Amino acid sequence: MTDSYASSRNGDITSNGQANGSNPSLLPHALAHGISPIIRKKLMGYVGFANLPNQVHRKSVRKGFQFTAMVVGESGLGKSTLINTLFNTTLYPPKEPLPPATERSKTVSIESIDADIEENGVRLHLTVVDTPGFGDFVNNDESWKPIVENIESRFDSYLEQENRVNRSKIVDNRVHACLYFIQPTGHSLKQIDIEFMRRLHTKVNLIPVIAKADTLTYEEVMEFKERVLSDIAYHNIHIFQAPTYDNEDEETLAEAEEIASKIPFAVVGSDKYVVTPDGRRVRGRAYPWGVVEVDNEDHCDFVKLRQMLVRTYMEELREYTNDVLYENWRTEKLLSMGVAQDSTVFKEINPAARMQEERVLHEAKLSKMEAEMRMVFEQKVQEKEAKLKQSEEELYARHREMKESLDKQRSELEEKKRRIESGRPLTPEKTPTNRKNRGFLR
Ligand SMILES: Nc1nc2c(ncn2[C@@H]2O[C@H](COP(=O)(O)OP(=O)(O)OP(=O)(O)O)[C@@H](O)[C@H]2O)c(=O)[nH]1
Ligand SMILES: [Mg+2]
Repeated sequence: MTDSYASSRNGDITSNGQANGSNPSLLPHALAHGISPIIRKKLMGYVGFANLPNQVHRKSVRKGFQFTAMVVGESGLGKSTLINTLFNTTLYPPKEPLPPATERSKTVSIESIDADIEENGVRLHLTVVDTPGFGDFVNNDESWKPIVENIESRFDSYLEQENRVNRSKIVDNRVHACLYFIQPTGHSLKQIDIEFMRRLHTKVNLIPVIAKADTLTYEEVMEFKERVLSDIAYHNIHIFQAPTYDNEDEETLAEAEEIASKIPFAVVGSDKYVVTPDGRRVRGRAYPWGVVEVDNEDHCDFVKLRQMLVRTYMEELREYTNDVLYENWRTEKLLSMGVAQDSTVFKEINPAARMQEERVLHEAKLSKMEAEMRMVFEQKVQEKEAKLKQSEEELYARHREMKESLDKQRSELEEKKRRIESGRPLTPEKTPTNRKNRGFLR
């Protein structure tokens, strides 16, 4: 990729005849030679983001990688042997090579082996978790439990670190890949394998391997692989599938395809060196009829498995663990602890719904204002009515008063009239009043 990029840049420079591609006087010259106009160079000028992989590379080199793999499977299938085979590799020699176990006993507890591997200045802290094989007991129903608990406790430790105030030194001990060892029966998956894989596939990247592949012939391995894959598909078990990207070069695509075609990897493990009939000293297993070489791709898929783990898909395995497996576990865990997410915070805003919401609010405000105004109005009307009623009463009272006084006057006048008619004289001081009253009456 770097080469093609460099050559395209050089091409631009030489086609212009000069290094300065933005000189417009060179445009006809470029057109005459049937090459793209120089203006294109101006638009497609070197921005520098092509340097990004280098930046990422530098950062990763500084920080180093942490990668944890786990081996799970029935007892005696060669899990511990394969770990030693992995660590004793000549491609990635560990700084302090682990002493190969001379006599291997049965694994009794979950234990992890660490190694710091450095290649071209890139540090890799590789951890392989060895688990005791199951299948030894009469009842193997719950033998998956300690393994699932181990995976979850690693998630727990990561979550706890994430919740710390200072998160700059998070150690990622989560299991990034789980090699599941299948007994080379040549038949199909056992019930216990299905049970195990179903417990594990939502928590870890499952990579099935056929153990002790040297006990099967080539045809048997091929048939067994097919049967295992169809069993896995039938039981809806999710095994790790490497993603492919559109813009990858042919070489990478071919490598990805080849790795994918080997799943489940048929592996042979050995940390012992043997001499082949043609005199080579190789890691392998010697039989009376020949030698099985661990690092020979014609003999088994060990090289492809190691390539997948450490070379091609380490980052994808780490990413999927973090983005999907851990994330799902974390969500479930927090929900079960009663931590609820306020979904309204993340609600997508729909403009129409938003307007509708605002209209409803506005209408509510208007009707509230209207109600308030009506209340004030009614209050004022009541006050006015009360006042009117009061003045009406006052008027009525005055009217009654006047009527009474008039009645009184009339009776007095009638009294006087009667007296005059009867011949009795009027009292002098009352005459003016009478005259006045008479005038008022008229
Ligand atoms: N034929 C053959 N034998 C193997 C292979 N790998 C390991 N063995 C042998 O199988 C036996 C058991 O190997 P271990 O690595 O101890 O098996 P394990 O899976 O770790 O067993 P537990 O610790 O009990 O779970 C040993 O004698 C190994 O030499 C292999 O690829 N092919
Ligand atoms: Mg073991």
